[in-house]
Formats: sequence, C-alpha cells, structure tokens
Amino acid sequence: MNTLLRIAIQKSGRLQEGSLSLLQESGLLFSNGKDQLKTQARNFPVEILFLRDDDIPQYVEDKVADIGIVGENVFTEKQKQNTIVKRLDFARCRLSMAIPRSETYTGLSWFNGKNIATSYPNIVTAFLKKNNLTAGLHEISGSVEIAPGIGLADAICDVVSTGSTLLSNGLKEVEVVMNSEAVIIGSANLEAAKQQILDKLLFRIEAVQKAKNNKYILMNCPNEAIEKITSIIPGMKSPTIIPLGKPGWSSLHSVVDENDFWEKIDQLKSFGAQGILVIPIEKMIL
Ligand code: PRT
Ligand code: ZN
Repeated sequence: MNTLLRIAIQKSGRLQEGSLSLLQESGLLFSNGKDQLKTQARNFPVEILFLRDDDIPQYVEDKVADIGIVGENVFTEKQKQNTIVKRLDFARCRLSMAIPRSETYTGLSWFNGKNIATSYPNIVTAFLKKNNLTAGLHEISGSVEIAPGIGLADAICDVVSTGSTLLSNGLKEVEVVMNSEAVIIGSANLEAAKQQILDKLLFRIEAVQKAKNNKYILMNCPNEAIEKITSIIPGMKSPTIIPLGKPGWSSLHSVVDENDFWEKIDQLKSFGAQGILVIPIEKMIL
C-alpha cells in the first residue's frame, strides 16, 4: 500500500475554515462531508482526520496522525512530545489574564492569593511560577468568562481576540500570557516516505503564504523614473519593463509586499507612475 501522510484538523470551530482552505489552496482535492471523520485526498498522498482540537496533540504524539493543525495555545497547554513544524498566520489570538472591571489592577502581585478560572492550567501554572506568584486554580472547560460574575473565581485566563466577550462579562484584560496563531505540529521522527510527503506539502503551503503576502503590480511610467521605481519595488529578480506605444514611456511589472504597498504607491505616484494596477497572486515560488 502506498504511504499516506495523516493530517489531523479541527472538525468544527474557529480553526476549521482556515485549515480546510490551507489544504485546498495547496491543491489538495478531497470531500468534506459534515459527518465525515476522515477522508483521503484524490490527488495527493494525504489522509485527513477531523477531530476536536484538544485531542489533536495526543493523536500526533501517539502517531495516529503524523501532523495536526492546532492553536499554539493548545499545543503549549497539552505539553506533548510534538514540535511546531510551521506557523500558519491565521486564528491569531492571545491568552490573557482578565479581572473584574471594578477592580483596581496593581500589577502582577494583584494575583497573589486569588483564585483563577481557566481551561489552560499548565500555561497558567507556568505563568504564576515565572512571576513568583501564588494563586489558586479553578479548571473549567468552557464559559470561563462568567466565572468571576458567579463567584467561582476572582480572575480568569482565557483566549481573547477582539475583547468584546470580556467587555460584555464586565472584565478587563490586564496581562497577555501568550500570543497564539494556528500552527502545524508534528511528532519528532517521521518515517522517510512520510517526511517526503510533508516536505512537498510544506513547499506548497509556503508558496500559498508568500502569494498572500505579495501583490502583482503594474504601472505606466516615464522611462526616466524606471531606476527610482526599481529601487523601491525590485520584484523577485527585477521588474519586467515593456515599452509603451507612447515614446518615452514604459509599462513596468513587479511584485510588492502586501504590508507596505500603500506607502510604496504614494512614492510611485510621486515618481510619475500612472495607471497603477495591483492584482492578487495565487501561488508564488521563488
Ligand atoms: O470543539 P473543539 O474543542 O474542537 O473547539 P473549541 O471550542 O475548543 O475551540 P474553538 O473553535 O473555539 O477555538 C479553536 C482555536 O481558535 C483556539 O484554541 C485558539 O487558538 C483560536 N482562537 C482564535 C480562538 C479565538 N480566536 C477566540 N476568539 N479561540 C477562542 N476564542 C473565543 C474567546 O475565548 C471568546 O470567548 O471566542 C470568544 C470571542 O472572542 P472575543 O475576544 O473576540 O470576544
Ligand atoms: Zn477544544
């Protein structure tokens, strides 16, 4: 039988959409029925398992799955023999300490002698230890934000994204314990055939990630501006320059980083560029 790389992803929840689109954008074709627990890609040697995110680190440690996609918060909390293979830049959030808004926060020592409700006992224990704090822990698996309001705890440690859940429960964020994003985790020693499949998949994922961070940019510019423009958007090797029908003008094509293209566009205009088009890139291989 041919070797398959087994990938565990979240069955439903905040990581599901990002995980599925990552695999699909990497060119994998597979069915994704609502009640399916596993599926095999039609065009790539991969089997996908749909699981609860909390179970994924254990499955990977036990080698039931070869790799898995989880939040870094879950990876850190579970303390399994896994490593982070790749950061995925989605499902960004933070794990934070929050206390009732009515409390005056006096700094970390505020937590001494307090009770903290959390679903992340290992991370909180390490955080308390690092800061020489002594506090009680109350482990609960969900709806952590209501714990102070119902008298179960003085403070919480939970995942925060926009902060609106904290706000609507009368809490305020006072310490960020860790930042998190979706990550691919893997067990240490993959057999060679599986490692080869993983390397192929990672190559594709990187091409998709690079493409997302870059845009294809085209513009018309006076020939005397070409050098200045090239210095700020050198592209992958150098820009493509095609003469226009209008003498003294060229069409210049290049690639620009998503994060600074607004700033660059202002510069380009000041150099005399006109008719600037910015187009998404689907895959990018350097
Ligand atoms: O069923 P299963 O166990 O698989 O899923 P789950 O319910 O345990 O996890 P899920 O789907 O809620 O989250 C999966 C992962 O998404 C988490 O482990 C984080 O890594 C990441 N993530 C990103 C988040 C959030 N953003 C987030 N906002 N996880 C949870 N939240 C919660 C937050 O705690 C709050 O209660 O969403 C609520 C809204 O957040 P605010 O701050 O925007 O109001
Ligand atoms: Zn979960």
